[in-house]
Amino acid sequence: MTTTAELRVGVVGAGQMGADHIKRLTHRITGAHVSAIVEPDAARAAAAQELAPGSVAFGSLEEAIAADALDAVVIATPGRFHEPVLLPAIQAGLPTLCEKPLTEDAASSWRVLEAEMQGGRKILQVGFMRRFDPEYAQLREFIAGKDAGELLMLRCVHRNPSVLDYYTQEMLIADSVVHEFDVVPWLVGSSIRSVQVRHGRRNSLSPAHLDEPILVLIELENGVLADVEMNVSVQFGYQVATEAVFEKGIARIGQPAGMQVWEDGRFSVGEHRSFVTRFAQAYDIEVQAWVDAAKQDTIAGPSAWDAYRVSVAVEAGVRALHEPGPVELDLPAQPEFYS
Ligand code: ISE
Repeated sequence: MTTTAELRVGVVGAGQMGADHIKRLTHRITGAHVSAIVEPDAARAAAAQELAPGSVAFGSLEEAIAADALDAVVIATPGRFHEPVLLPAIQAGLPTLCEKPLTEDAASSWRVLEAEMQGGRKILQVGFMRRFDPEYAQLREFIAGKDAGELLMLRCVHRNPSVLDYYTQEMLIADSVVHEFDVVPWLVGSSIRSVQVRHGRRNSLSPAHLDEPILVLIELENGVLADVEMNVSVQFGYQVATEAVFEKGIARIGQPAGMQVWEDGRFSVGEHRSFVTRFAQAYDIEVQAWVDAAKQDTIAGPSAWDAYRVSVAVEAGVRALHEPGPVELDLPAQPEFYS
C-alpha cells in the first residue's frame, strides 16, 4: 500500500499509553489521524473519542476491520492482550505498531513472528521507543565511533516513582527491564549472552508483594557488561539514565534537564514524574517514522525478530529472579526473512 493519502489509524486500548498516542496522532503527527478506537470499556472509549474528533469506537479489532475503518493499527493494551489483537491485524495485512512487550513469552512471540513471515511482508514494528530518543541515538553513535576507545561497561538506572497494584515481581523484568533488553544490545552492537539478578536490601516503601530494587547484570557476547538498577518505588520521580564507561572516557545520558531553580539557599533541577514526559520526544519521533514507513509499505524501527530476541531475554531474566547464577540465552538462528 504505497500511498500519499492520510493514514487512518485504529488505536487498540485507550488506557494511559493509548490515550497518549491518540493525542500525539491527533495533534503532532502529520499524514495520519485516528479513525477508530478499539476499547471494550465504554467510558474510556467515549473519553478517547473526545480526544480524536471523528473517530468511531469499536468493541473489537475484527469489527473495525469488517467496517473498513482503518489502514493501520497501534496496539496499546497491556502485553497479555497483544497476541489476540496482533494475529487478526497481521492476517488483515495492516501495518502495526505494537507497544512493548510484543507478547509475554517467547513461544507466543514466535507465533506472531511466524504469522508475519507467512504474510510475506514486514508489517510489524514494536514500540521500543528508547531507540528514538535523541540522546540514546547520540550515545550509540559515540560508542560506534570509538572516540573514547572501546566500550567496556554500561551502568544503567531505571527508576519509577511507584507502580500500580497489578504490577508483579515478574513485571520488574517483563514490563520494565524489557527496555534495557532491547536498547543495550542496540547500543553496543552485540547480543545478550546471559542475565543475572541480585536482590539487595528491600525498600520498605515497595508494595508488600514486591521484593525490590533489584540489580540485573546483562552480559553481552562481546564481553561488555551492563548493570541495571531496577527500582520502582523511588517516590521522587521518573529517571532513566545510562553511564557508558570507555577505555579512555565516560559518556552520560538521561540527566535531569528540567528548570533550574536557586531558592532559599538551595539549587534544584526539575525531574520527570513519568515515562510519558521523559520519552515524549522519542514517542513523537517513533510514531512519525512508523506512519511515514507504513505509507511506503515498510517499517522504521524494531522488528518482530528484535522483539522475539527480547522475549527470550525476558524469559531468562524471569528465571534469574529465582535462580542464583547467570541464566544463558538460547536463541534460534535469525530467519532469513528478518536479515
Ligand atoms: C512501563 O510499562 C514502561 O514501559 C516504562 O517505560 C517503564 O519505565 C516502566 O517500568 C514500565 O512499567
